[in-house]
Amino acid sequence: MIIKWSEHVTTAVNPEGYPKSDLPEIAVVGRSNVGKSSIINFLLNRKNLARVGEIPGKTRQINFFNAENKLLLVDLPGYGYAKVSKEEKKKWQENVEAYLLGRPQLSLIIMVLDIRHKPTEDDKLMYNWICTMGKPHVVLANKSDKISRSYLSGNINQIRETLQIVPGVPVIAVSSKKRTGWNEAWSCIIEMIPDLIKI
Ligand SMILES: Nc1nc2c(ncn2[C@@H]2O[C@H](COP(=O)(O)OP(=O)(O)OP(=O)(O)O)[C@@H](O)[C@H]2O)c(=O)[nH]1
Ligand SMILES: [Mg+2]
Repeated sequence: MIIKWSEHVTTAVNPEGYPKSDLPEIAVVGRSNVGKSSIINFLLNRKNLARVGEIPGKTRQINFFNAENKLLLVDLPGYGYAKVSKEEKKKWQENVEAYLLGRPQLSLIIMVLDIRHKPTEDDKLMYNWICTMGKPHVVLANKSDKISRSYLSGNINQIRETLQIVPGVPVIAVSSKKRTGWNEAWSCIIEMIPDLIKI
């Protein structure tokens, strides 16, 4: 797997703003602040392509990133941020649903979790929803640098049990900060999208 070239394509809120492209897309979903934008930078070997913030709720819109002209990575706004009004939550749901349900080239969903924490009720809702959609998906348990190695497999098991993830779905510990798990993450992604031209 070689990723040398990537670029920000566009920022959108609704389908009119999505890029006109036939490339397969990989959407990154997860709770606010788990590191979705960081995971995009990590996968693309970039430092600051997707905007990372200390302030949760940083990514409010949908951002599209082109990787090697072979696929687009899509950074979706995070859910579960407490300080967001009901109105904004509703807007989030509409925008995210419109993308996930209305984009035929969506080939894979990456659900990002924080490996330190048991998945929340919001995570369960999101995960069940992904399963109901029937789209291929992988789970990346990010921030593995924050726990000691001896806790890794226990925490991965807790994630599997809480979300009731079936054995065929990979759950991979990664650290976008320390850049660990890159090969494993990409191998699983490639395996889940058989049509993807090798990059
Ligand atoms: N220690 C550590 N911190 C990380 C890691 N990945 C992300 N972070 C930090 O977590 C915070 C949130 O990262 P983002 O990438 O902005 O998270 P996000 O999920 O895109 O957040 P929203 O856009 O608000 O939904 C930032 O302070 C990152 O530096 C990691 O692997 N390890
Ligand atoms: Mg973000």
